[in-house]
Amino acid sequence: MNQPEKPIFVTRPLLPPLEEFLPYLDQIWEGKWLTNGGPFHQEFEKKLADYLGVEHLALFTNGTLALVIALQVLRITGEVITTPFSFVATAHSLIWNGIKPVFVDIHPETFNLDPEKIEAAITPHTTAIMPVHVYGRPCDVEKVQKIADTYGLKVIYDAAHAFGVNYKGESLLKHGDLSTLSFHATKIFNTFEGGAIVCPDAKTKKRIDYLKNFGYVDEVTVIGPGINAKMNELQAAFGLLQLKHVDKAIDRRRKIDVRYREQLSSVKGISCPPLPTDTIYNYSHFPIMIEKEYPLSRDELNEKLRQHGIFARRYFYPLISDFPMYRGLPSAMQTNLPIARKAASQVICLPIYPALQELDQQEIISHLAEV
Ligand code: T4K
Repeated sequence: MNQPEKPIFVTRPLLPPLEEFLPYLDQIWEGKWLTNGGPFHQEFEKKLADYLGVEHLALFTNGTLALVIALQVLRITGEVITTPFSFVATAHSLIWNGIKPVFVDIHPETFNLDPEKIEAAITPHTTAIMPVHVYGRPCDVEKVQKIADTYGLKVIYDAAHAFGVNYKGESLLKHGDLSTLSFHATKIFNTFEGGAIVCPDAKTKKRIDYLKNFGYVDEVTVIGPGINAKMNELQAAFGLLQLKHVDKAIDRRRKIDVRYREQLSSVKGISCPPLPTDTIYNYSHFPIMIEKEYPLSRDELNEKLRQHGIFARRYFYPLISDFPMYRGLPSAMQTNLPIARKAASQVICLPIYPALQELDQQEIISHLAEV
């Protein structure tokens, strides 16, 4: 009899067959071009922009440096409005730029920044809004943009989870002034580590490219204190190969999402946030909310799953605003973020990745349903 594969992690990286990668390695060895905007970098940048349906993008060595440079290129200073319900890199990128994060609560259905609460947090020092399309679910981009236009603010989307998401017929990444992506091993699409900034024009891309390469324009010209955030040739070559596999991988995720929804809908005390509307989604995560009626608390359930070798994750608990470097901020006060706090106390993300076998998924579902 087939036994479930243990442990079962919340995610596993998309990895094409190794033999498909070997010809890329041959080429790298042959050309001896390892980094600094080599041929695979150039090809991947073009093909990725085409795939995503965006005009311009700049590749990065990871998603965190993409965020740091996105803030630099728009010369963001002062205060930036952001969400506490995200991975800590979102707010850390502000600190690395000497910017004060101002946390605003999330919407209970989207888990993204609640646009109705943004205006009250704007001060004379506010220069930008940095929302996150959490779990790849689109923010209310229209309302966010309206506020930004009214107050003259920039918008940088942390779109680390939103690879390939389309909203109302076009790439979600086209919204705001800039969007950043992560290609970390745990993401829908990975280059081991990696990331990108999506930008609307060639001029901005040029400045981003300078800043990710120490500020160098040419051999003798440095236009600013840039950093080293370049994607190398191994990452870029792997990205090219991944592009051939990612559609199939997203479809496998979709099937897993369907099965969870079908089978968990009848379990009392578990709610599955509905799929986003007007969206071609990427099935990046499968969050469920553990309500009061469920016989176990969220943490008890997490522990029970672990005892069975199932490593679900409480993304995003604790809230960013609860970490020591943020909790002293006035906007981090418990009373300011009740919806985010509730979500962080109820959420658990179930395993979802292309190679997750139906048998393993059935085991996860049965542990959730049997209590
Ligand atoms: N903004 C947002 C909204 C983000 O979510 C992230 C990253 C960023 C910005 C920053 O982007 P990067 O600089 O990372 O490109 C993971 C990832 O490390 C992080 O990239 C990600 N968000 C975050 C949500 O999740 P952990 O601490 O949960 O990762 P870890 O190592 O516990 O991995 C989770 C599971 O994945 C493991 O239990 C097993 C599996 N796994 C992981 C790795 C690394 C593998 O099977 N293979 C692997 O190589 O943070």
